[in-house]
Amino acid sequence: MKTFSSEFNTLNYVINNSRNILLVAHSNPDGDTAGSVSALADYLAGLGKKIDIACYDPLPEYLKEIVKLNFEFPDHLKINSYDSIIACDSVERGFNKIIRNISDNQITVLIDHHPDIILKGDINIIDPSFSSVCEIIYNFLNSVKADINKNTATCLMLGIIGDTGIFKHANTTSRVMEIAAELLKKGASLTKITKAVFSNKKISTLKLWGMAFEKARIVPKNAMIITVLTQKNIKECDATTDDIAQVASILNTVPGTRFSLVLSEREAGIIKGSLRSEEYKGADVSAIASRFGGGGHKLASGFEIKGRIIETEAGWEIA
Ligand SMILES: [Mn+2]
Repeated sequence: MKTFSSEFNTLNYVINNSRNILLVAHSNPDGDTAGSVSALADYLAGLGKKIDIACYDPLPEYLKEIVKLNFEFPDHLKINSYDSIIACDSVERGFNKIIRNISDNQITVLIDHHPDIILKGDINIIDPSFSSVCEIIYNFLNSVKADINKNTATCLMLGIIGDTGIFKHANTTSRVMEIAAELLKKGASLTKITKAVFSNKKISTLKLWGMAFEKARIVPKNAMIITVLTQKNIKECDATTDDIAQVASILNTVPGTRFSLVLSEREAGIIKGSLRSEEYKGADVSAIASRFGGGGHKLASGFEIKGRIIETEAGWEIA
């Protein structure tokens, strides 16, 4: 695990010498990207910096209770007007498009914990051994002796809780628990986070999950648990494709299975496959995803294939 002490020093130097700073959150923002830009925004605002947040998608409703920021559509901003631009989390989902319009005198900073990031900025703070970008931002704020107020602490905790699946994924290190304890001491509100993130299920989501669980089958040959969701299912439940996100993780909790696969119909003849596993199961789902032209992590991967899911008397098949 890298300490980034020289990168943190350089970053702080860049911040101190910038007047206008753009923070970039990734497309389809989650708690980690939103929490990290929000924590950084607190720090920068305290230094009197002028900041904007760019994101190709709006801040989701459920995060608005915690993250009090306006996300601007990048094309509505004058990208050239910022002295420095800091992208937080999944920098290849959004910032990769913004970087094309950046001029030579602007400083770019990439902060990420995803593996295989090809994009390069002037300062690169990237290490997949961190649980979340919020963990990295916590280390940065600590290294510059920034004051972590209650709001900052809640935002950082939001990212850590989101990306560790409430401290249950393999990335929950002792260091993560120490940081979580520090954030609690600084006033992070667990109630606010759990309410916003985990107690917000719509009836449409639950109905769709019900359909997915009803159809789930275990394939004994490879101990896979699999289910399918058609466009018709999604429409019948008045749900959206966002509601599918957690189905694979929940199926993966069935004892005796090595990994889960959810096949869901997306727009016009595209089927998306979502694969999940857990460290203790010893599976590598990225190998399966890459066989279908997809990719991801060992424990969470995805792919897309052409086709349609046909429901039959006997169950379902891919056509
Ligand atoms: Mn993340």
